[in-house]
Amino acid sequence: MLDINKDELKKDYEKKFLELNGKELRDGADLQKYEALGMLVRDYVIRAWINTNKKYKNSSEKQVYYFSMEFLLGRLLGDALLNLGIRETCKEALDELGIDLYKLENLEQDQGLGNGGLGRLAACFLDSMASLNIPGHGCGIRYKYGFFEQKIIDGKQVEVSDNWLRERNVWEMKKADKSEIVKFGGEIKTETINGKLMFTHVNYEPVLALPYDTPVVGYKNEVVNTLRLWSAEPVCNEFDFSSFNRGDFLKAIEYKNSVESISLVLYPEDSFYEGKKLRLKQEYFFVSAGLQSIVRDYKKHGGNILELEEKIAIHINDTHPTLAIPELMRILMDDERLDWETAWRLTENIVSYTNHTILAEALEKWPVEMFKKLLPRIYMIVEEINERFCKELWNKYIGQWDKISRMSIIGDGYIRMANLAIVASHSVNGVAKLHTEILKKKEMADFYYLYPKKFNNKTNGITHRRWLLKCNPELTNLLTETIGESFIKHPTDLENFEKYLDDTNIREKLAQIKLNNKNKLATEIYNTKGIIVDPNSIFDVQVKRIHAYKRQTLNCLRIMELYNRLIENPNLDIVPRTFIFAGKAAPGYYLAKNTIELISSIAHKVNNDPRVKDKIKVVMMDNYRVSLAEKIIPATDLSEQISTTTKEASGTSNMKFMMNGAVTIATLDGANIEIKDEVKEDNIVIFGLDAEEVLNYYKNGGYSSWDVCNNDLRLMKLTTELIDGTYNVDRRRFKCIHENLLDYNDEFFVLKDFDEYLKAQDRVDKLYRDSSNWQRMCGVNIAHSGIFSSDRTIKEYATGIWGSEVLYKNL
Ligand code: 26Q
Repeated sequence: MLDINKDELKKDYEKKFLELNGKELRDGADLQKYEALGMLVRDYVIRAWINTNKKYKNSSEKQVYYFSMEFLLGRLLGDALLNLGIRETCKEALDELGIDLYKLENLEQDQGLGNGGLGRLAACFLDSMASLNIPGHGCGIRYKYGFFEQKIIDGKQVEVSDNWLRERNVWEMKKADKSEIVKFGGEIKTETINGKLMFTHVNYEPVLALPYDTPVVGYKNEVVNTLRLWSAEPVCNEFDFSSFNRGDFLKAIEYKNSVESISLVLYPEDSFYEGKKLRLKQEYFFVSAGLQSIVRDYKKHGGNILELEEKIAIHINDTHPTLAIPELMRILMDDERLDWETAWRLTENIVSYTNHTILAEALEKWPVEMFKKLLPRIYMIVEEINERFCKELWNKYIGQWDKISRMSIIGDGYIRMANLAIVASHSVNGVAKLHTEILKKKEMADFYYLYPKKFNNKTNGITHRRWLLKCNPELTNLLTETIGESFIKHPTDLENFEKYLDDTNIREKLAQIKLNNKNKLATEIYNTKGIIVDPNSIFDVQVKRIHAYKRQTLNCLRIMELYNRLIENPNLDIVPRTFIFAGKAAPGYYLAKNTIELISSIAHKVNNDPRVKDKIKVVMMDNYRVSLAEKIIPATDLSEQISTTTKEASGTSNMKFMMNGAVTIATLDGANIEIKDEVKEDNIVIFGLDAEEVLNYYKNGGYSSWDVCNNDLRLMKLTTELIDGTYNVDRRRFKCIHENLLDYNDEFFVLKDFDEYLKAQDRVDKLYRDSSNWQRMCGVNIAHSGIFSSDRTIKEYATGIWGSEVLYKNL
């Protein structure tokens, strides 16, 4: 915790501003004020950062490295202030200078180096590791362009590149002296020296990996961990850029472009895999740079390579960093001269893997030919791993060729990354109970029977520091006033709040806080979309990536149905609702983009119809991102978690909503199941097919969406409205959605769950009318959200997977 008072802070700030801008604070522009504050906070952080690194160097504690293609950090200023314990002091200091801290915080660009759940989870984990005194560091890519910015123009998504580094990034520190070289292409020369096979990589294309470090500040504990992101740069000496020889010059430019493309942009697909060579390059690039620097650092401080497994743990966030496995083998064998068996033992004990999806189309596999050419030495190692593995299988499963070929790491001309990750790591985990069960019993059953001990569950979590303390200060105050501050270090202490829920006074306060947050969001909606919404209506929210399995269309259909009912019966007695959507579609995902258009069309029709003006409004907000989520979530009454059961591995926004006192309407999918187990049936609204029913339909068939539709007049009308011009003069506009629901037999059971969903929504309407009980439900959700803090998740990883020392026990 930083020991600084308001006056000191004021003085430091004015000085910093002057230093940076050569003028007085009062003459500065807002962005300059933000930047100066950011730089000052970074100064405050640096002392603890250096000390933390010193401590790690001199200690024998295991260092954890979390490898991820994505880190979706969002903004950092507010969080850094909070974790340093000076956000209040800073607010007061700035108030006295006539500056609004929150306004400055709002000027920060989101650090959007991730697509969604997986990237945000990595960010929450970094925060928890630092706050729990765990030496845990992030390793990823410093994309020049993050996840694209989304504009909704004429109801359609338009992608704009996210040039987040245009303004100065005050948080990162370039570490040129820690650069590494990553090698692509070329050939491998094999020779025997002293009876040992040696491999030399020749004619390769070298890429300079330049690291940028960002501090990860722990909560009031003096710990500052590091997120290291790698940028790809040309190796300058290799080519002479000033050469007058035209051929060489062009070659040099080509080389420069090819290298810089590696860390140019984040791939915006989050559930669909396409075998792009550049993506493979990205994956190897950061994994190789990261591992080389880890091993280099380890040896520099006198570490014995044979003890590496006791000193470091490498965690891979989905299969994207799986090349860490053959790369570590390469370093241990080719650079460190260990034999295969030793390198293998170390690698297996060091690496652990999390699976985040069971969608078959998201499984990574790389064409052998492409892989071999780009990464010749790595390919040799993968081949050898596969040969040894298959031999084991032949001995074990005599004659069971189908099974062996399914499990093989290389097959049908592809390298299957999940198979490699499972075979070569000591731990494989799913991210919620149901998800892990499905991995074990279905998706990865062959491997589960071979290695039952490797498989385990780690239900996801979210950092309550950002997702409660920072984004909902009023609720945080109410909680500390009633149950004290212990929940901040021990989030499950939130349970103490439950007994206060009998107090009507407390329930009214909850309602008032929610209303205040809704008022703020209403203003934001008016400012950005020009739509007036009623803060006294139910804020009914579905914000997440747009994807068929998440079923935004189910939500659309029921709004269309409600609209029809209201037109037929203007006196229909419903609690007014505001339907809020936000989310990005992958640029190449036609159906998802079409869904955005449908939402926009419904919004256009409904919002301009005076007959329903006081009853319903529909809003599609632009550019969903971490900072927008921080505004929407505290203002939500009803959280929509309506994925097709079995498809959402966990979900994490479901946890954020409950922590902020929203009631959830959900299918029994992912972590929704665990949320229900916590709050009990009365405090959540559940509907829809269960996992068994869904799996049974997928396996045995028997579902006909036409039948369901033909037996339901409402659905007949609604599906017709999709193609009869009701929602667009161009009748073909929503043909694709219509086709998916009917001609392609509704893969995600939208029509099947429709009736139950509507009934569930009616229950919500009834529940909300009993305001006092509704507030109790919200309170129960808050009280039981502590278990979904990522602190709990990280402790489970630390003890169950990484074997890192558990110093946090002393907290
Ligand atoms: C893979 C190859 C090529 C290009 C892109 C990708 C790719 C990128 C991102 C594949 C998947 C992702 C992201 C997946 C993801 O976010 N999954 C979500 O992870 C959350 C955290 O565990 C879960 O809560 C969600 O249920 C899950 O959908």
